[in-house]
Amino acid sequence: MGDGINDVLEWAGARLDFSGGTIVMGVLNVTPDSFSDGGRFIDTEKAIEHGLKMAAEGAAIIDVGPESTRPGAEPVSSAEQIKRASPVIEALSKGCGAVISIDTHDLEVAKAALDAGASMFNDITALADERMGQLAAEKKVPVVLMHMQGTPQTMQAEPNYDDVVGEVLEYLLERAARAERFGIPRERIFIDPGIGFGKTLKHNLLLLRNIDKFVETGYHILVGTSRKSFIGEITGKENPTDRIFGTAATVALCAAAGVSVVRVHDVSEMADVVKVANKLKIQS
Ligand code: HH2
Repeated sequence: MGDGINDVLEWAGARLDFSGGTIVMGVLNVTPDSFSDGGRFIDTEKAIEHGLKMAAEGAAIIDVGPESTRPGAEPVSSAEQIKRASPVIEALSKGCGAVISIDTHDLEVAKAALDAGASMFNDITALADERMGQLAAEKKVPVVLMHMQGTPQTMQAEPNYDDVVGEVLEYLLERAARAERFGIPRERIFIDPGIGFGKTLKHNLLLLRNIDKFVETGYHILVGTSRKSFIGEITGKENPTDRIFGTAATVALCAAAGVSVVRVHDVSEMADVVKVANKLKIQS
């Protein structure tokens, strides 16, 4: 174990191995309204089954999301989010072999998820609530800090940057430094440009073309492009489930650039993409 980004990260009984290159985070939305899989896994048994399947297919992390963040999505109460997520986390954390992450910016949901067995936070507001940061430091869990312009309700209205790469990078470095001040060590901080969160097609492309600049920061980088609408804009595929090959192009290029984690819905397919890209990149 070490503290470089190509090492094994171990904490509180959990472990992620980056020595072979990029790893896969599987998306498990326990929501009725997510943009590409809304309603499919709102039933607890179906969600658990899907989580187990993704772990067997090669997901090193399962990201449980109890609230949609699609453009225009309405906030959901903490109690409802806990009701959706906790039984699924409890079942999956008992033996699927993957690290369970909770996709939330809500302190109560994060606490309940830890109690149920989650061991990673994915916060699309990058610890806007600093108590989330203090909790992560105290419980020694890794955190994903994502960039978003605006809120899910407003973010796609009029995304605007002078220099999207510079501004997103500056924001993430500032949030990462703040997380370190809370007591979260550098190797447990993942930064994420937030593809599709207050960004036009042009902004998403600039961020992905310059993803090496994020990798150069020395923080772990997480990227979530899976099935997103910019892929539909390029390919003409309106149905998110038809965007698998488009997603694969982004995943391969992210792996080649040294991104630590790709967040995807189609784990079986993207695990193969990552395996091959990692082999092409790392000499052994
Ligand atoms: N994208 C989504 C949700 N959470 N978290 C991180 N760190 N990075 C992302 O790019 C990201 C994320 C949106 O995708 P999805 O979960 O499929 O949809 P929805 O928000 O509608 O549930």
